[in-house]
Amino acid sequence: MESGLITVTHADADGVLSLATLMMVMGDRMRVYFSHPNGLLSTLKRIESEKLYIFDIAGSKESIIEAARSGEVLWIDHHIWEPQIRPENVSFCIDSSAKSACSLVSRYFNITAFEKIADEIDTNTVTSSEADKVRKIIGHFKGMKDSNKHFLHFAKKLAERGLEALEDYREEIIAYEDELRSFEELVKRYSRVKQVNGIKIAVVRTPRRIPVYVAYNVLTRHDEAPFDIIIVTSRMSDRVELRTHTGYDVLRIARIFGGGGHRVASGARADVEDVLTAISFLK
Ligand SMILES: [Mn+2]
Repeated sequence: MESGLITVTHADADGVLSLATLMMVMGDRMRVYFSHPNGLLSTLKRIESEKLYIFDIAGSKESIIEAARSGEVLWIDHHIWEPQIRPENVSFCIDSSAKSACSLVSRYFNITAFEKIADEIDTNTVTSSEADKVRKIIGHFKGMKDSNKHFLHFAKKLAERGLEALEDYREEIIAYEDELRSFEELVKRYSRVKQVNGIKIAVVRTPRRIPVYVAYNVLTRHDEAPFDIIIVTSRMSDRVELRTHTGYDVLRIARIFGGGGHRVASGARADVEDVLTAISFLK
């Protein structure tokens, strides 16, 4: 078994801020893997350590079994799920009422740093300039080939210097603002509105990947808004992201396809037409 600490965290803003929070407590001498709901199992199959932390990603029976091969496991998450098994070396800290995983990590380690920013980003209610900057920096890195390397470096800098570190990222922010304008154009151009089973749906299927929150925000200004269900996907993706303007339970739809998340923000591996068919059969 490899010694030391491994952290597996979500490759998004909440995951990076959770990691930065941990690094404020433990320092940055650890191995880090960025993962996502569909990739977690294969990430966990590759690793084993004395200590393993998992942040902001829901598990399954299979992924819990893989995680439990490590010595001591701490699993912190805020998605809606319940561990099917509870090996004695795995501690779960799962609270779906938390706005972000970062807020749970902060509470667990008793530290105040980035939880407000993570809450704003994860609930798409960004009001502070710090949250706006973090979202843009992450958004810029996400489009890059070696995004994980950039996420890790960003987390280390945040842990070291706090929000002061945001000053170092002016160029990334400006670059992302340009990308943002093109994402907004794509949403306008590739949205279509559907009425299925009395439910108002916007489908956004773009030629290349765009951040889901951009689709959500652009559609709030659509003539036919608000939408009960927003389906976001791209031509090269086999996944759909689901959101709602009206509080419709989109987790229920994601679950039909083996996906998960939150009631107002979920995702699954599925085809748009299949999702529309499933909605047409809902009672
Ligand atoms: Mn999260």
